[in-house]
Amino acid sequence: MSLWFDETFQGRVRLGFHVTKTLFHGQSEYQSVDVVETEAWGTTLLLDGVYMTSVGDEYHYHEMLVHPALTSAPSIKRVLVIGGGDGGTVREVLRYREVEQVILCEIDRLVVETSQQYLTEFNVPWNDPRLKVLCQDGVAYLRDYVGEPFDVILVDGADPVGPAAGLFESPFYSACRARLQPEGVLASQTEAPTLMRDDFVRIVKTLRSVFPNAHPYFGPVPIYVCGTWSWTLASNASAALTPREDRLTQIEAGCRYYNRDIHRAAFALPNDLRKLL
Ligand code: SPD
Repeated sequence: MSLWFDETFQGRVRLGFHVTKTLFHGQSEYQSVDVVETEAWGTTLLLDGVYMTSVGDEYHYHEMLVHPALTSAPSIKRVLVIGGGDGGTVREVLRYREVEQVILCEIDRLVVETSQQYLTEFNVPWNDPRLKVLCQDGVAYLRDYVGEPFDVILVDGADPVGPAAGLFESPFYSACRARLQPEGVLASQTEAPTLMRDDFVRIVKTLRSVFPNAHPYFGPVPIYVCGTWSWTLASNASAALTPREDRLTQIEAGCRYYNRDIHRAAFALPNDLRKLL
């Protein structure tokens, strides 16, 4: 088999890759789940026909979601990941020695099981005793959570439509803030600042209505429509932007994209976005 698969965005834009093999197709109660082999990026996961992550490019996204928060949060003992069923985010979190417990709360069990079977090149340490995987709705999980507060919450959802829509709304962000330590930090993917500008601005403003500080930052994700992606770091304390030397020393050399210079540069706001925010 040889074909092109195009992700279409709002009927206005198509992003296509040459697919050499279909490895898996399934349908859960939430979405369609596909794993294909793309010539450009190797094994690639799609949800509802939208490119999510691939063996070849995933480090851009996962390192940028995780390391700005994990290098700068005052404490990183207890980390919650909402979404992220492919495991790339928890793999990066588990690289820190200080991390004692990571809870991965992914709504769709099929995403976790499919990733464990087909995305083996992600090298996720699924058996790390610090990791607990829950397959349940992240919005409900945080709303009803009564345990010890988290030091860091990472939101690794799909786009703000379908099962992930609630992960970009203020009730969810308020629940995150309530379940964080007072000095805790949240990082979320916040869509593309160009073609998805309305969503990007709305999400950052929503975060700013809930947290005293919310700073967007940017980087490339080659398999996402528009290329440039954004994440936002939100906290009660603005010190959360400054990476700590001991943590940088621990992880920097093992990263393929993130480093201290990227950390500093990624928070620079272009003039058009500065005006809008
Ligand atoms: N347009 C796709 C956005 C998807 C963001 N999350 C991807 C999950 C990778 N762990």
